[in-house]
Amino acid sequence: MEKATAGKADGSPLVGIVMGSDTDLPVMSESAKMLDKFGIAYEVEITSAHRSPARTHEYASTAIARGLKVMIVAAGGAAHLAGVVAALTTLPVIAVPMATTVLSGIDALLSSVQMPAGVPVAAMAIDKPGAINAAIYAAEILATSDAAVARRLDEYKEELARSVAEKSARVRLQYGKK
Ligand code: AIR
Repeated sequence: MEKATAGKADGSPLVGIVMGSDTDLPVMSESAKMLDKFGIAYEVEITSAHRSPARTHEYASTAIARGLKVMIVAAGGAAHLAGVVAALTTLPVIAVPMATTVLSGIDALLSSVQMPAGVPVAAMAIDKPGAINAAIYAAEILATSDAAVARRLDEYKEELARSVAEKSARVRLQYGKK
C-alpha cells in the first residue's frame, strides 16, 4: 500500500486517539497501527473524564482549532470519556469500549453507546476489534473528502477478501479438496 501521509500540507494530525489511561494503550495501539497502514497522521493523548476533567475539557474543546477531523476515544469501566468529548466538540467521535474491569467491557460498551439524543457517539466493538474498526471508520470519514485515503480503503477491502480466499484454499487442501 502506498505510504504518503494524509493530512494537511504540514503533516499535522487529522485524527486524535484519546484514552482514559496508559493501560488502554496496548489495545489502542491497534488503532494507531491501522491509521499508519492508511497513511493517516494522528496524535495520541491520555486524559480521563474523571481523573483529569480540566485536561479533557481543554483537549476536546481545542481539537477543531488544532485541525483534527475525527476523534477515536477509548475508556474502560464507567467509560464517560467519549461522551464528554462529544459534548465538547462537533467532530465525529468514535468510541472504543475497553475490557478493563471484571465486566469485560460490557460496562464500557453501554456507557459509550447509550448517549442521550443530541450528543452522538459511534460505538465500536469491545477492545481489539473495536480499536481496529475505529481506525477504519475514521479513514472512511476522511475518505469522503480525500481520494488517496479512499483508494487505500479499496485496497484494504481487496486485501481482506484475498486473505479469506487464501485461508479457504489452505483449509480445502487440509481436508483433501482441490
Ligand atoms: N478510566 C480512567 N478514567 C476514567 C475511566 N473510565 C478507565 C481507563 C481504563 C480503566 O479506567 O480508560 O480503561 C482503568 O484505568 P487504570 O488507570 O486504573 O488502569
